Amino acid sequence: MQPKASLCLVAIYCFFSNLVFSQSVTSDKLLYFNDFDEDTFVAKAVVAELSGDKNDIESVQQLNGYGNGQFSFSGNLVRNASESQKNDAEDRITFTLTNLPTHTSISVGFLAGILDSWDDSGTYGPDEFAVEVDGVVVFKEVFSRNPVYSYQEGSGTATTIYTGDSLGFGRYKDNLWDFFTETQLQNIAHTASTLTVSIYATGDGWQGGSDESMAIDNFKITYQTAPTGNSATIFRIATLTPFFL
Ligand SMILES: [Ca+2]
Ligand SMILES: [Ca+2]
Ligand SMILES: [Ca+2]
Repeated sequence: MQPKASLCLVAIYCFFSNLVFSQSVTSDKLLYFNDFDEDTFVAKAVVAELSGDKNDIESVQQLNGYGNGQFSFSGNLVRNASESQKNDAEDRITFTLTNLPTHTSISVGFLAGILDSWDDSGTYGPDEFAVEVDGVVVFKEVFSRNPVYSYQEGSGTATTIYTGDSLGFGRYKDNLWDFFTETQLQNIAHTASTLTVSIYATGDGWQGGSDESMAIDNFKITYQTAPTGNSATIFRIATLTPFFL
Protein backbone atom coordinates (compact mmCIF):
# COMPACT_ATOMS: atom_id res chain seq x y z
CA MET A 1 0.00 0.00 0.00
CA GLN A 2 1.39 3.36 -1.08
CA PRO A 3 1.42 6.22 1.39
CA LYS A 4 -0.25 9.47 0.42
CA ALA A 5 1.98 12.09 -1.10
CA SER A 6 0.60 14.84 1.08
CA LEU A 7 2.20 16.06 4.23
CA CYS A 8 1.77 12.82 5.90
CA LEU A 9 4.02 11.75 8.58
CA VAL A 10 4.61 8.14 7.91
CA ALA A 11 7.51 7.39 10.11
CA ILE A 12 9.60 8.65 12.86
CA TYR A 13 13.03 7.44 12.94
CA CYS A 14 14.51 7.25 16.32
CA PHE A 15 18.15 6.95 16.66
CA PHE A 16 19.16 6.05 20.12
CA SER A 17 22.70 6.27 21.20
CA ASN A 18 24.46 6.27 24.46
CA LEU A 19 27.97 7.60 24.41
CA VAL A 20 30.10 7.24 27.46
CA PHE A 21 33.71 8.17 27.76
CA SER A 22 36.22 9.17 30.35
CA GLN A 23 38.97 11.71 30.11
CA SER A 24 41.72 13.02 32.33
CA VAL A 25 41.25 16.62 33.32
CA THR A 26 44.41 18.68 32.88
CA SER A 27 45.06 22.37 32.73
CA ASP A 28 47.62 24.68 31.18
CA LYS A 29 47.07 28.15 32.53
CA LEU A 30 48.76 31.44 31.82
CA LEU A 31 50.98 32.64 34.64
CA TYR A 32 52.93 35.48 33.07
CA PHE A 33 53.40 37.20 29.72
CA ASN A 34 55.57 40.15 28.76
CA ASP A 35 56.04 41.62 25.27
CA PHE A 36 58.19 44.47 26.66
CA ASP A 37 55.73 46.96 25.27
CA GLU A 38 52.41 47.61 26.94
CA ASP A 39 51.02 44.11 27.39
CA THR A 40 52.19 42.48 30.58
CA PHE A 41 49.98 39.80 32.10
CA VAL A 42 50.41 38.50 35.62
CA ALA A 43 48.07 35.88 37.03
CA LYS A 44 45.82 36.97 39.88
CA ALA A 45 47.60 37.32 43.24
CA VAL A 46 50.99 36.60 41.68
CA VAL A 47 53.75 39.19 42.04
CA ALA A 48 56.25 39.39 39.17
CA GLU A 49 59.48 41.28 38.62
CA LEU A 50 61.84 41.58 35.65
CA SER A 51 65.42 42.25 36.72
CA GLY A 52 68.93 42.30 35.29
CA ASP A 53 71.61 44.95 35.60
CA LYS A 54 72.55 44.62 31.93
CA ASN A 55 69.07 44.55 30.42
CA ASP A 56 68.36 46.93 27.58
CA ILE A 57 64.76 47.48 26.56
CA GLU A 58 65.13 48.62 22.99
CA SER A 59 63.56 48.59 19.54
CA VAL A 60 63.28 45.29 17.68
CA GLN A 61 64.73 47.12 14.64
CA GLN A 62 64.38 44.93 11.53
CA LEU A 63 63.29 41.89 13.54
CA ASN A 64 59.86 43.48 13.39
CA GLY A 65 57.21 41.10 12.09
CA TYR A 66 59.20 37.87 12.30
CA GLY A 67 57.42 35.30 14.44
CA ASN A 68 55.67 31.97 14.74
CA GLY A 69 52.18 32.91 13.61
CA GLN A 70 51.00 33.55 17.15
CA PHE A 71 53.71 35.91 18.37
CA SER A 72 56.00 38.25 16.46
CA PHE A 73 58.87 40.53 17.30
CA SER A 74 57.29 43.95 17.63
CA GLY A 75 57.90 47.25 19.37
CA ASN A 76 60.55 46.59 21.98
CA LEU A 77 62.48 43.56 23.13
CA VAL A 78 64.88 42.97 26.01
CA ARG A 79 68.51 42.60 24.91
CA ASN A 80 71.66 41.68 26.77
CA ALA A 81 75.08 42.36 25.22
CA SER A 82 77.16 41.98 28.38
CA GLU A 83 80.12 39.67 28.79
CA SER A 84 79.48 39.57 32.53
CA GLN A 85 76.14 37.75 32.22
CA LYS A 86 77.88 34.40 31.91
CA ASN A 87 79.32 34.65 35.42
CA ASP A 88 77.19 37.18 37.25
CA ALA A 89 73.60 36.13 37.89
CA GLU A 90 72.57 39.72 38.58
CA ASP A 91 73.46 40.64 34.99
CA ARG A 92 71.06 38.11 33.43
CA ILE A 93 67.53 38.60 32.16
CA THR A 94 65.62 37.28 35.16
CA PHE A 95 61.93 36.93 35.91
CA THR A 96 61.01 36.39 39.56
CA LEU A 97 57.47 35.39 40.46
CA THR A 98 56.05 34.87 43.93
CA ASN A 99 52.78 33.66 45.42
CA LEU A 100 52.16 31.15 42.66
CA PRO A 101 48.96 29.06 42.68
CA THR A 102 49.17 25.33 43.33
CA HIS A 103 50.84 23.62 40.40
CA THR A 104 52.98 20.64 39.44
CA SER A 105 54.99 22.00 36.51
CA ILE A 106 55.70 25.11 34.46
CA SER A 107 56.43 25.77 30.80
CA VAL A 108 58.47 28.62 29.36
CA GLY A 109 58.29 30.05 25.84
CA PHE A 110 59.64 33.08 24.00
CA LEU A 111 61.07 34.35 20.73
CA ALA A 112 64.86 34.72 20.76
CA GLY A 113 67.32 36.70 18.71
CA ILE A 114 70.78 35.17 18.41
CA LEU A 115 72.28 38.43 17.28
CA ASP A 116 75.47 38.88 15.31
CA SER A 117 78.75 37.03 15.54
CA TRP A 118 78.01 33.92 17.58
CA ASP A 119 80.90 31.51 17.08
CA ASP A 120 79.58 28.00 17.45
CA SER A 121 82.29 25.81 19.04
CA GLY A 122 85.09 27.19 16.90
CA THR A 123 88.13 29.29 17.69
CA TYR A 124 86.09 32.02 19.35
CA GLY A 125 83.55 29.73 20.92
CA PRO A 126 81.74 28.04 22.35
CA ASP A 127 78.96 30.58 22.56
CA GLU A 128 75.99 29.17 24.43
CA PHE A 129 72.43 30.23 25.15
CA ALA A 130 71.04 29.07 28.48
CA VAL A 131 67.89 29.04 30.60
CA GLU A 132 67.81 28.40 34.33
CA VAL A 133 64.82 27.67 36.54
CA ASP A 134 65.40 28.32 40.23
CA GLY A 135 69.15 28.26 39.60
CA VAL A 136 69.13 24.92 37.77
CA VAL A 137 70.14 24.85 34.11
CA VAL A 138 67.25 23.42 32.07
CA PHE A 139 68.59 24.45 28.67
CA LYS A 140 72.11 25.18 27.42
CA GLU A 141 73.11 24.80 23.78
CA VAL A 142 75.75 26.14 21.40
CA PHE A 143 74.58 28.55 18.71
CA SER A 144 76.26 30.09 15.69
CA ARG A 145 75.73 32.91 13.19
CA ASN A 146 76.55 30.52 10.37
CA PRO A 147 74.10 28.26 8.53
CA VAL A 148 75.36 25.25 10.48
CA TYR A 149 73.82 25.13 13.92
CA SER A 150 75.24 22.83 16.54
CA TYR A 151 72.01 23.07 18.45
CA GLN A 152 69.71 22.19 15.59
CA GLU A 153 71.97 19.39 14.44
CA GLY A 154 71.75 17.92 17.92
CA SER A 155 68.68 17.58 20.07
CA GLY A 156 67.27 21.04 19.46
CA THR A 157 63.55 21.37 18.85
CA ALA A 158 63.23 25.14 18.84
CA THR A 159 62.20 26.34 15.40
CA THR A 160 64.22 28.62 13.15
CA ILE A 161 62.21 31.75 12.36
CA TYR A 162 64.87 33.53 10.33
CA THR A 163 68.43 33.02 9.19
CA GLY A 164 70.22 35.25 6.74
CA ASP A 165 71.57 38.74 6.61
CA SER A 166 71.77 41.22 9.45
CA LEU A 167 68.47 42.60 10.73
CA GLY A 168 70.11 45.35 12.71
CA PHE A 169 72.08 45.69 15.95
CA GLY A 170 75.67 44.74 14.93
CA ARG A 171 76.59 44.27 11.27
CA TYR A 172 76.77 40.47 11.37
CA LYS A 173 74.10 37.92 10.49
CA ASP A 174 71.21 37.42 12.88
CA ASN A 175 69.22 34.26 13.61
CA LEU A 176 65.74 34.21 15.12
CA TRP A 177 64.27 31.28 17.00
CA ASP A 178 60.90 30.18 18.31
CA PHE A 179 61.50 28.65 21.73
CA PHE A 180 57.83 27.80 22.25
CA THR A 181 58.65 24.52 20.50
CA GLU A 182 61.67 23.66 22.66
CA THR A 183 60.65 20.57 24.59
CA GLN A 184 63.32 21.08 27.25
CA LEU A 185 61.33 24.12 28.40
CA GLN A 186 58.00 22.35 28.59
CA ASN A 187 56.38 20.79 31.67
CA ILE A 188 59.35 21.41 33.95
CA ALA A 189 58.60 19.83 37.31
CA HIS A 190 57.95 22.62 39.79
CA THR A 191 55.74 22.97 42.86
CA ALA A 192 57.22 25.86 44.89
CA SER A 193 55.27 29.07 45.44
CA THR A 194 58.17 31.11 44.06
CA LEU A 195 59.77 30.84 40.63
CA THR A 196 62.87 32.34 39.06
CA VAL A 197 63.63 32.03 35.34
CA SER A 198 66.94 33.40 34.05
CA ILE A 199 67.97 33.69 30.41
CA TYR A 200 71.57 34.41 29.47
CA ALA A 201 74.51 33.78 27.18
CA THR A 202 77.54 31.87 28.40
CA GLY A 203 80.43 29.66 27.25
CA ASP A 204 84.20 30.03 27.25
CA GLY A 205 84.12 31.94 23.97
CA TRP A 206 81.33 34.32 24.92
CA GLN A 207 82.61 37.90 24.83
CA GLY A 208 79.39 39.87 24.37
CA GLY A 209 79.58 43.43 23.17
CA SER A 210 78.32 44.82 19.91
CA ASP A 211 79.21 41.72 17.87
CA GLU A 212 77.64 39.11 20.17
CA SER A 213 74.36 39.71 21.89
CA MET A 214 71.01 38.08 22.47
CA ALA A 215 67.46 39.28 22.93
CA ILE A 216 64.01 37.92 23.67
CA ASP A 217 60.46 39.05 23.00
CA ASN A 218 57.02 37.69 23.95
CA PHE A 219 58.17 35.89 27.08
CA LYS A 220 55.49 33.58 28.47
CA ILE A 221 55.16 31.22 31.42
CA THR A 222 52.30 28.79 31.87
CA TYR A 223 51.65 26.35 34.70
CA GLN A 224 50.11 22.93 34.82
CA THR A 225 48.34 20.89 37.44
CA ALA A 226 48.44 17.12 37.57
CA PRO A 227 45.62 15.13 36.00
CA THR A 228 42.91 14.68 38.58
CA GLY A 229 41.74 11.34 37.23
CA ASN A 230 38.16 12.56 37.33
CA SER A 231 35.88 11.07 34.78
CA ALA A 232 33.68 13.12 32.57
CA THR A 233 30.66 11.19 31.43
CA ILE A 234 28.45 12.36 28.67
CA PHE A 235 25.19 10.67 27.79
CA ARG A 236 23.59 11.47 24.50
CA ILE A 237 20.28 9.91 25.35
CA ALA A 238 18.41 10.15 22.13
CA THR A 239 18.29 11.90 18.83
CA LEU A 240 14.83 12.03 17.36
CA THR A 241 14.66 12.70 13.64
CA PRO A 242 11.28 12.89 11.89
CA PHE A 243 11.16 12.53 8.16
CA PHE A 244 8.57 12.57 5.44
CA LEU A 245 7.97 10.22 2.54
CA1 LIG B 1 57.84 43.44 21.87
CA1 LIG C 1 73.12 42.03 13.02
CA1 LIG D 1 82.45 34.14 20.84
